[in-house]
Amino acid sequence: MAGFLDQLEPLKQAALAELAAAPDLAALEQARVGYLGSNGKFTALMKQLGALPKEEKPAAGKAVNTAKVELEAALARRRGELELKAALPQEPTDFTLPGRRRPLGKLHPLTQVTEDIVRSFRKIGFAVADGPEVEDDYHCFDALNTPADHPARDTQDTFYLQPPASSLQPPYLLRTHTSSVQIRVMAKQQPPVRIIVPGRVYRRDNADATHNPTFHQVEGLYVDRNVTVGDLKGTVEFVFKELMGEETRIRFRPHYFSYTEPSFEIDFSSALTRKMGKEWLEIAGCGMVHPQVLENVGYDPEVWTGWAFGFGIERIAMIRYGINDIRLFYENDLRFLRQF
Ligand code: 2NL
Repeated sequence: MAGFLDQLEPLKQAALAELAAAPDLAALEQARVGYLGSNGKFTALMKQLGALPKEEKPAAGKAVNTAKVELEAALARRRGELELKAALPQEPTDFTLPGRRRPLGKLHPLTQVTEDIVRSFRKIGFAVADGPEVEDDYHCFDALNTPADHPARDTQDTFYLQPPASSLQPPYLLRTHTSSVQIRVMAKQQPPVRIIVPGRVYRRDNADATHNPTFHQVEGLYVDRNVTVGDLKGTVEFVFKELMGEETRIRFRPHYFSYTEPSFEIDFSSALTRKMGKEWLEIAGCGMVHPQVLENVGYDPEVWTGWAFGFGIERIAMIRYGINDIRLFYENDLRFLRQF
């Protein structure tokens, strides 16, 4: 017993000294294995317990366990210190260095232009509506008085979805304009209606500098009693002055759309058009909502009148920023996007 305890104290002191002196985690692990591992010196001492006379075992066992607890505590403490040291920077920190800046993202130029358009219309009481991009041909064409033989409905011009083989449902298609949303809004509520519908639309065009099979559009609709072409022109003029500058002028030229009567194309003139070498540029289409369209959504055309317009957001953005190729909007090249 005396021999056993005589060995215990120096071994413990040696172990404590070695643990405390370990310069790094690898050395600490080596020290642990050397004493507490299955072939360690401390473990070897514990194995001798069994050989002691029975009456000496309790006291010796207690002394060994106390020492073991002490060693394990010293091991854990040193491990904590060394882990902290390992996690600390190797070089002293220079607090005078400039910080690492988190690059700030920006909104896509088409989103910025859309938000500007929406902000202008909201100032004069328009609400924003939205709806499905996958439509049926009723909301996209029939309700808008666009006959079955109209070229816009040709499979050459519109993306139709393949219907299930035995489907009795009407064909689904990707909307060619956001007018379909305006039809849905009118079908659901009585006038007055004063909405704009920005959104993505789809046409079977081959991509070139001025066309893309998906692009973005804003359509607007105002239905109430005694709404006139004068209201339409004043509204369009207000918004385009806000978008393109105070000296912007607009003019209406007669046109034809199946969903409006009369119909007009809208030209505008500003410093921007003159920079492009033209006095007038075509920018939008509009007109008084066709009485048949009002009837289709359940409005009495003898009571209600309205106007509507539509224009392409890409075209506005291209004129505003002097962009000569529409495809730049979709390539997500940061050298392009960072300029806006
Ligand atoms: C264009 C022409 C236009 C409309 C869109 C419209 C919507 C309803 C009823 C009647 Cl619900 N009309 N929308 C009207 C005239 C022109 O857009 O050239 N867009 C690029």
